[in-house]
Order: sequence, then C-alpha cells, then structure tokens
Amino acid sequence: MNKTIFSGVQPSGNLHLGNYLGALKNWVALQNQYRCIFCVVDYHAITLKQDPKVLRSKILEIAKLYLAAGINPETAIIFQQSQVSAHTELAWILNTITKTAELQRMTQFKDKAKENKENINMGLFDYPVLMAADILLYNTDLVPVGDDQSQHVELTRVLARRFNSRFKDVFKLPEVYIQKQGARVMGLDDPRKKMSKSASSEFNYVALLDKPAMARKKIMKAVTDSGSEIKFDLRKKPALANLLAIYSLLANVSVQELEARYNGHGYGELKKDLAEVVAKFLAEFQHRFSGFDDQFINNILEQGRQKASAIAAETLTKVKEAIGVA
Ligand code: ATP
Ligand code: LTN
Repeated sequence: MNKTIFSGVQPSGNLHLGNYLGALKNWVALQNQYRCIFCVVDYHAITLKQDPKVLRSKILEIAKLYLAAGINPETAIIFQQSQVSAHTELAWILNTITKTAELQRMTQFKDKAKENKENINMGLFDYPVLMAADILLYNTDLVPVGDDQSQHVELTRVLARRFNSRFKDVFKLPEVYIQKQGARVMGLDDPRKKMSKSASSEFNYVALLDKPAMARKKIMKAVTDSGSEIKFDLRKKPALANLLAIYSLLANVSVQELEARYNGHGYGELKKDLAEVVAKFLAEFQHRFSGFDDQFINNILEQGRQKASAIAAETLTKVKEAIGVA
C-alpha cells in the first residue's frame, strides 16, 4: 500500500447520485489497494456564496456521507481542507508559476462565471490552483473524480512538471482515475447537462439525503426520449441511456442484461423498477448515515487533520527550500 489516492468534495449544496456514482463509489472500490486521503474542500466551497451556519453543518455532513458510502475511517485519512494551512500556502506559491491564460481556459470556471455573473471572484478563478495544491501536497498517485474534473487534474500535472523543472524535483505527477460508467451522470430533467448540486430545479437530481418517496417521484418525472424501445444509445436516447447507467451501477447489473430484461417493455416499467432500486439504495444509505453522531465525526476530522498536516508539512518544507525562502 505505498500508492496514494486523494480526492475531495465541496461542502455545498446537496450531494447527489452523480457525486456518489462518479466519485464516492470509486473511492470505496479502491480503498483497500491505496493509502487513502479524502478531503472536505471547504475553501473551494466558499468560491460561491455560502451561508456560514449552513457551511459549518455541511462540513460534518460531507464527512458523514463519506462514511455512509463505505469509506473506512480506520484506514482512510478524512479531514477538512481549511484546517491544514499548507493547502493555501502551496496554492500561493503555485500561483506564481500559473499563467492566467491557463486558468481562463478552464471549462468549470467559464461555466460557473456564466452562472454567477454577479460574483466572479478571484477565488473562483484560482480554484484549480488550490486543487493542484491539495493533490500535490500528498505525493498523490491517483485522483478518482467525475469526468468534469479531468481538466483540473491535467493542469495539476502541468504545474507539477513546471515546478520540478524550474526548481527541483519535488512533486510526483498524479494520474486522473475516471470510470467509464458513472463518470458523468446527467440531469434527470435535462440529459444534455451533468447532474448538478447547483441546478436550478431539484428535479435535476436525486440527493443522497432525499426521502425515498421523493426520489421515486423524481425518477418517475425524469424526462425520456422519443420512441419506446429500451436500448442504450447515448446519441439517440440520452435520457434513457442515463437511466440505464444509473440502474446498472446501483443494482450491479450490466446494461446488456437490462436491455434483455426490458425487451418488449416500455419506459414506464423501467422507470417504476428503477424508482424502487433507487429508493432501496437510499433507505440503506440513510440508515448508515444516521448511525454517526457529530462527536464521532469531529474526532475523525481531528485525527485526519493531524495525519494530513504531518504529510503536508513535509512537502511544503521541500517546496520552500526549492524556491529559496527556507
Ligand atoms: P456542481 O455540480 O454544483 O458544480 P459538483 O457536484 O460538481 O458541484 P463537487 O462536490 O466538488 O462539485 O463534486 C464532487 C465529485 O463529484 C467530483 O469528483 C465530481 O467530478 C463528481 N461529480 C459531480 N457531478 C457529477 C456527475 N453529474 N456525474 C459524475 N460525477 C460527478
Ligand atoms: N474540484 C473538485 C473538488 C476538489 C478535488 C480536489 C477533487 C477539490 N480539490 C482534489 C480531487 C482532488 C470538484 O469536484 N468540484
């Protein structure tokens, strides 16, 4: 277990099936083969407006969601980004080797800037550099994320290479890890866009903490394509393909098997069954979630802070020596 995975989720909005299938589920699948570091990236979350009280409770909620998803707190390091100041220190240093043109190209920045015209702040622009710092502090080998984050991991590699060649070989080059299925779960109300916590309609997503009855309703209301045949076809039937992918991943049945099972049946029947699959998954997930109390989570975050700080401090010292400030 000498290889490390690092990933994180922002404590903002409601975590949904996209976050689970694109990220958390893969963390759990990989956790026994790697040293695992999972961060609650609160300094990323404040690049959009957050209510301080809600933010505080979301931080604990995200850590609980990690555990409910199946992350083992005995082996993984789970911690809060803002509690390890090396992240923002390294981000500052990396800023000095990042070109503004590189950040202007980031798709997520362009999308978020369009959605939040009244609050296009420096933090939002600099978001990928803080993410690079997160990853590089821990000698990360693998970064399991949804496919919307691959551009940020690519930039992380560019910055690591640039730093190593300009100063000294300090950083390991991380690889992105993206599963074929689930890497981009699409919105239930619009299969052309990814399922998103910040979507304007709550019928865009099924939140991990939605009541099972509500989740059933959302699946039944999901848009479908024209035609009636149950066939996975991303181009011609994007809405159905999305429902089949969610079904396949949650029930652990292949898409081909589902196609065979629903041969001659309509969309309505598939949706009804999927609604049950989702409701059952959520009921079990939420049962685990409610078993963790705040004190337990606070202890885990404190232990995580200590372990993460020690690793991060070592890397930051090497960086400071390399650039000549220490
Ligand atoms: P927003 O949708 O509001 O931009 P987000 O859900 O992308 O927020 P994060 O909480 O930081 O923001 O995402 C956590 C993880 O979930 C990341 O690895 C991201 O790639 C993944 N993820 C997010 N949305 C999806 C999706 N629709 N399908 C698959 N993975 C996703
Ligand atoms: N930008 C990521 C969250 C994130 C992250 C990270 C993911 C912040 N730092 C480091 C992996 C590794 C997102 O999903 N929106």
